[in-house]
Amino acid sequence: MKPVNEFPSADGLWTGIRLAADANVEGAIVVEQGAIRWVGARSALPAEFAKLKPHDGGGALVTPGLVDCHTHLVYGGQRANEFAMRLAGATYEEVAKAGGGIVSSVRATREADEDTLFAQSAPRLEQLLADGVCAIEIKSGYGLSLEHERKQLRVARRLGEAYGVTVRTTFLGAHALPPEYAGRSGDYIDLVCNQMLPALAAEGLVDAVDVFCERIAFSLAETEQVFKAAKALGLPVKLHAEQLSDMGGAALAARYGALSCDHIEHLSAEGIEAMRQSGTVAVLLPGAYYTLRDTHLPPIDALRAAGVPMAVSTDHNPGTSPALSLLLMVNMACTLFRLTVPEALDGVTVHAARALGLQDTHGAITPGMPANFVLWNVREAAELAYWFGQQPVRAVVRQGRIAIGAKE
Ligand code: DI6
Ligand code: FE
Repeated sequence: MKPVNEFPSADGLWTGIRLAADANVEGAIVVEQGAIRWVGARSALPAEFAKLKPHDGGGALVTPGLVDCHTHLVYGGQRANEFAMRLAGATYEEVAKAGGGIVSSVRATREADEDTLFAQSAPRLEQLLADGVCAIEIKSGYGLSLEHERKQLRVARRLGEAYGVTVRTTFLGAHALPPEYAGRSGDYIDLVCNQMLPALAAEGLVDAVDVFCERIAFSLAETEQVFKAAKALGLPVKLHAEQLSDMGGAALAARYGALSCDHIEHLSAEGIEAMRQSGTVAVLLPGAYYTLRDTHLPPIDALRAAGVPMAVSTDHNPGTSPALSLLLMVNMACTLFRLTVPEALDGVTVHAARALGLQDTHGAITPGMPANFVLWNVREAAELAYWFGQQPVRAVVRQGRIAIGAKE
């Protein structure tokens, strides 16, 4: 990997491209000082830009840079053994109750020092970036103590700097009960709210706060306690909601103005209405649905009818979604969840950006925004959902630099 500052600048005039919105005409993008200056049909390009440094896209289709808005990318070890257990018939909840699951990743994460954790996580980030990801959320939640949550979040920040990619950190201290707090859930949530969160927020390590609200994790009341603590610090919230059962988490999150509710396979009509009113994004995670061989579909038609924006993400994690391709999630969102291709592509760009509060800087090619866009070797946008296992990236402009596909 080249150091970020050796990525060439993307400044200049990009032609030989077709913008996904109107792929039949040649488009043009002007990048100036790392930001989008102008975008449109080449035939409408103002003369003042015609002499800028040329970049030829070779006929590529262009979309905004992708945004992966829900990942647990930083952790120690891996859990292929549980994959085998599930194949033999064990459910996710049974694996968790048998001492596997999240807690086994907690053990491995605690054992790894910061540099080791960075070294283990970096190749995973590189895989996601190779698919055109320009912004990514990374959650904590495998440390479950101040020291180890801090370590995870610091690694997340370092990854962002090392790769020149926007990283939003989410504190997920309320992911699972650490073994040393067995039977003392209330005490652990007190620790999360009164010590871990304030300390990590003061260190600038927390962009948002999340909770795993579920039968096998934390209750609705505990979730609200964490939300109150986040609110007191002025931090936005999001929620792992109604993945395995309807806990009423989405409606609670909506009352706290949540950026997103994620998973939501068991989301109720009341939950949808609450999300609509609060403008909360529904984050769909087909990789977890697929890995768990879930059959309970999220209420896509009702979300669509209510106009709730739907994002799509990898949920990359070692237990339920060891997915390292956001494009594969686009395919799965269409095939498993019956999203249309435009819905799925909006789901990994504009709506995903909004799920992170990044709608002013990511998920679109708009004058004034930092230049984040992807050149694809496909004829039409539907191919981005149609092929799976293909790697159609021709070039990636990330944060105003040519991160992938620069001419040597
Ligand atoms: N929901 C999930 O799908 C992941 N975390 C969560 O709250 C699973 C995390 C794991 O199994 O390690
Ligand atoms: Fe998750």
